[in-house]
Amino acid sequence: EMGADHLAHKELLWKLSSTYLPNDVGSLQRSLVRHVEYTLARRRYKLDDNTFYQATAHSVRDRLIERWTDTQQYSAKVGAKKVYYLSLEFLIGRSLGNAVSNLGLRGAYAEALRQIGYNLEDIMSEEKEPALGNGGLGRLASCFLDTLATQNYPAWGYGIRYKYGMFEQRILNGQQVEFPDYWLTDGNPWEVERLDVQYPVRLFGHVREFKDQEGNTRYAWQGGEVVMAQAYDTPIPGYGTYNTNNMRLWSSKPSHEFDLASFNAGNYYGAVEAKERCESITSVLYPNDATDEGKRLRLKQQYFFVSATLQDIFRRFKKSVGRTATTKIQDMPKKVAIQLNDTHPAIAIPELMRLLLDVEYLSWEEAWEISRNVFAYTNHTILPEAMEKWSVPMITELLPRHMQIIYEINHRFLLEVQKLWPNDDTRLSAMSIIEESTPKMVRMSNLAVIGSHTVNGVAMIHTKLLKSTLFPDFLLMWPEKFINVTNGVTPRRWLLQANPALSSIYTGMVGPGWVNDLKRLEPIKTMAQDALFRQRWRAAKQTNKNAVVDWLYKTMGIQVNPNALFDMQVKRIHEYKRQLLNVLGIVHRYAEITQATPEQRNQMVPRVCIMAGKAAPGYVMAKNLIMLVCAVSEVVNADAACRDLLKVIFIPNFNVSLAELLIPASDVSQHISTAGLEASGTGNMKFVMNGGLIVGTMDGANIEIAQAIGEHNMFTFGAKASEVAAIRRTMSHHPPKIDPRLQRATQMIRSGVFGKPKDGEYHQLLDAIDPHKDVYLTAQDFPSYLRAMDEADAQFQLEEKWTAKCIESACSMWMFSSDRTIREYAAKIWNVEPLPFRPPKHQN
Ligand code: B1H
Ligand code: IMP
Repeated sequence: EMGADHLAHKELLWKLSSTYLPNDVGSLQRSLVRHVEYTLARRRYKLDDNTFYQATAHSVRDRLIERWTDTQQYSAKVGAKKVYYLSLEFLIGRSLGNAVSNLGLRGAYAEALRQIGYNLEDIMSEEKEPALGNGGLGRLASCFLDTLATQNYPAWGYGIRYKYGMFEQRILNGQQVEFPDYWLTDGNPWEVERLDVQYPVRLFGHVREFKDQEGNTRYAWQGGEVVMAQAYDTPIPGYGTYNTNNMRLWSSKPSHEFDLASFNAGNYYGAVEAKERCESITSVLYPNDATDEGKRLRLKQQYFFVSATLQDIFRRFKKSVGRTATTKIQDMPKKVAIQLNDTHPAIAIPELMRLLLDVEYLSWEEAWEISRNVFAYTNHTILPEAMEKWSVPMITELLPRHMQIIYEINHRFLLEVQKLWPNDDTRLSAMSIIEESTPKMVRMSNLAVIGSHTVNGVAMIHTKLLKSTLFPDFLLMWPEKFINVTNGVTPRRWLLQANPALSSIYTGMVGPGWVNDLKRLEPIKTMAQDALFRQRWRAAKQTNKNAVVDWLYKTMGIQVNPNALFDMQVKRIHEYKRQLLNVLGIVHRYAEITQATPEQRNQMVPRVCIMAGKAAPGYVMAKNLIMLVCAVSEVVNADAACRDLLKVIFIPNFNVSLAELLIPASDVSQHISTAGLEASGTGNMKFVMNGGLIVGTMDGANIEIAQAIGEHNMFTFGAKASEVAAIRRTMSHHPPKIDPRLQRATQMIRSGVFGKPKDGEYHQLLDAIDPHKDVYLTAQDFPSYLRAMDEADAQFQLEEKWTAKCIESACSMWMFSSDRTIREYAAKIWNVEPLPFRPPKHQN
C-alpha cells in the first residue's frame, strides 16, 4: 500500500538521479548542442564564439553540479567540521578554463569543440571575468578555495555578489579613467540562484530590555529596516578529486514586510525608492587596496554579509545538532571554524554573540567561550591607513545592539588588563577596543584580536612586525595567540592553466602529480646542469613571451623585440609598492641610452618594461604615477635612439586574466616595496614559479623566497626593515646627498622632457621623495636599486647561467603553493581533516 508505493517511488527517483553524465567526446558534443538548443534557445543558427562559450559553460556546469551536490550531501551526512572563509573579496578570475582543467576534461572539451569547428582557447576568452576583489587579498581568498577543494576539506567561502566589481581601467589622454564593471551583462552560468535561501537582515532600530522567564535581563533588537539577503552559489571544483566545494555570495533585495508597509501607506514612489536603496547595499565593490575608506555603506555591506552568513552557518549547525542527540550548542567550535579575512568581516564577533545571547538565551560566559573558539583572524597589513575604525555614533545608529555588545566585550576585557597591569592607563587605552577620540572610534583590529582564538600574519617578517608594532601588549597577554602562516598561490591556475608550455615539461619529467604536490619538482633542479634541458626551458619561456608580443601588437599596436629582457611590475599602484622607483630607473636608463656611443649601445641589454595596475579612484599620487608612466612611455617609444633597446608599456586594466598571460612571460619582475610595508605579496611567488627572477627588497615573502631559492638567485637591494625607522629619523636633519643619476632623472621630469601637466602632477610625485621627507625611502634606495638592475642585466647576458638560475628557483618553490598554506591553517588554526567524497564505483 502507501508505504510500499512510497519506497518504490523513492527507489526509482534515486536510481534516476544517481548516474553521472558521460564525458566521452560524443556525449560532450550532444550536451553542447542540447544547451545551444534548449538552454540558449537557438536552433540551427549561425553560432558565434560567445554562444558556444555559453553552451560550453552550461555543459561543464552540469558536470560540476553532480559532484557539488554529492559532496555537500556527503559532508552533511558525515557531520564533519566545516571551515567558513569569510571575505569581502574573492578575485575569482575566469571559470571555464579552471573548471575543465580541474575536472580533467580539458582535452575532451577541446576535441569535442574542434570537431565542430570551435577552438576551446577562443571560447574561453569570451568569458567576462568576475573581479569581485581588489588585488592580493581577494586573489588569496580564491587560491585558498581552490586548494580547500583540491585537498578535500569541507569548506565554504562566503562573500558578497557585487553587481559591479572592480572598475574597468581605461587610459584616456594618458590618464586613468574608471568605467563601471557590469560583469553580469551576459548572465553568469557559474552560479546557481538559491531562491529558497534567503535571510532577513536588520539595520537601525532600537534595543528593548526585558526579563526572561528565569528573571535574567535580556535584550531584543527591534524596528529599523529589514533587507533580504539572497544566496548565489558557485561550485568550486578541486583538481583531480570529486570534491566540489561551495562559494556562497549574498545579494541584497527588499523584504516583503517592508514593501507592504510602504505601499499600504500609499507612498508608492517612496516604496520604490526604498526598494532601490535595499538593492544598492551589494551594488559595488569598494576599490581601495590596503586602505580603509570608512564609508557608511561599506559598514552596511559588512554587516549585511556577516549577518546572512552567520544565520546560514547557524541554521546548518543546528540542523546537525538535531541529527545527533549528543551534540549541543556548546559544541559549535567542534563543528564550525570561521576565518576572518582581515577585519572586514569582524562585525561577525558581536553578531555571533548577539545570536547566542538574544536568540539562544545563553549566558555571557557561555556565549563568549563558544564565540572565541569559533573565530580566527588573519591580518594582512600593518599600514595605519588600512586599519578599520568605525565611529561609535555610526555603529550606534546602524547596529545599536552590536554597539552594546562591543562595549560589554571591551569592559570585561579591560578588567582583565587591569588585573594584569594595575594602574597602567597607557596600556589600557592602547588595548581598548574604543579609541577615545572625538567622535569615539571602534578599532576593528583590537576587536578581532580579542574575539579570536588565533591571529595570524601572512609572511614571517609581517608576523614579526605585527607582534612588535601592532599588538605588542596583546602578545604579552596571549603569547600563543599569534602565529605565522605564510601565503601561497594555487599551482592549478598559476602554473598548470597559465603556463601550458612549462607544465608539459614538468609533466614530461615527473608525471602529472606535481600539480597537487609541488615538492615533486625539486628533483628537476639538477637538470639545470643539462644543456639540452635548458634549451627546452628557454623555448617554453620564448613561447610565453611570443604570446605577449602577439597580444601587445594585436590589442595595443605596439611592436616589441621578443628577445629583449621582459621586465614587469604589475600590481596595484601604491606609494609603498614604489612604482615611482621603477619609473625613475626607466628614465635613468633612457638618459643612458640617449647619451651612449654606438659601441656602448651595442653592449646594452634590450628591455621591455611592462607596468600595469589600478589606482584607487581617489588616490591622487597613484593616478599621478600612472600619468607619468604613460608620458615616459610615449616619449621613449617614439625616440629612435631607443628602438630595440627600450620599450615602456603601461597595459590598461590589469586583471586576473592579464596576469595569467603576463606572468609566464617575464624574465624579471619587480617587488620593490619599502621594507616592512608589503605584508607578503603573492605576485612574487607566481613569477618565480613561472621561471622568472625577482628584483626585490627584503620585504614580505621575498625574504622567504630568497631563503628557498638561494639569495644568489634574487636581485635584492635597499634598506632592511630594521633600518627604515632610523633612516627616516635621521633624514629630516641630515638629508642624504642625492645620487647624481637620480638628480638627472628628476631634472628631466621636472624640466618637461615628458611634458608639463597643468596641475604640477609630476612635481607632486617628486616632492614626496625630497631627501628630507622621503617617507618611502625612494631616493634613499635608488643607488642600490640601480645596482640590482645592472646586475640583472649582466646576468641576463650569460644565457646559460641565467636559465640555470630560473630552473633552480622555479623548482624550489613548493612551500609557496597554497596547498602548504592551507595544510598549516587546517592543523594550527581550524583543526579540520580532509573528507574526500568518493562516488560509487560503477559511476564513470
Ligand atoms: C592586503 C589589504 C586590504 N592587505 C583593505 N590589506 C582593503 C586592506 O578594501 N579595503 O579596505 C582591501 C585590501 N590587502 C594585501 O594582502 C597585502 O598588501 C599583501 O602584501 C598580501 O600579499 C595580501 C594577501 O595577504
Ligand atoms: P602583488 O601585489 O604583486 O603581490 O599582487 C598580488 C596578486 O593580486 C597579483 O598576482 C594578481 O593576481 C592580483 N592583482 C593585483 N592587482 C590586481 C588587479 O588590479 N586586478 C586583478 N588582480 C590583481
